[in-house]
Amino acid sequence: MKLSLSSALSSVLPLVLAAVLAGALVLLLADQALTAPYSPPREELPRGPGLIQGRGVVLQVEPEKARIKIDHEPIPALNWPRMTMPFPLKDPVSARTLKKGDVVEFALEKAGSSYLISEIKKQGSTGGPQ
Ligand SMILES: [Cu+2]
Repeated sequence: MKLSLSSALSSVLPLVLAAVLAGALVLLLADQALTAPYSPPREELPRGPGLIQGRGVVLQVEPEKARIKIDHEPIPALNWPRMTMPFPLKDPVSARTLKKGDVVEFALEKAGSSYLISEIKKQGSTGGPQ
């Protein structure tokens, strides 16, 4: 019984593996074909309703105040020009590794009458003096 089960498995297993691999390959190729022209070589922040994307340079991090000051690029979704402003952080831990001069992308979330950063990720560095 044990013998026949294992021999049955060993005859089916390669087929299953081949099918899984082929499936994975198809998914991989399809994904590349769909996203290749649009995906920059960096991490993407989640997009969704209520999430506004921004980009800028970190000027000051104040984890103890859950605040980060950013020189941000224009944010057309909010009709904001480029400016320097402090943002409250939803999760202060997310800014723990950030420092002055870091180029960041962030997601804004409406909180009352203002906006807080719900997610922030380093994309590079200005490389200037810290
Ligand atoms: Cu602003």
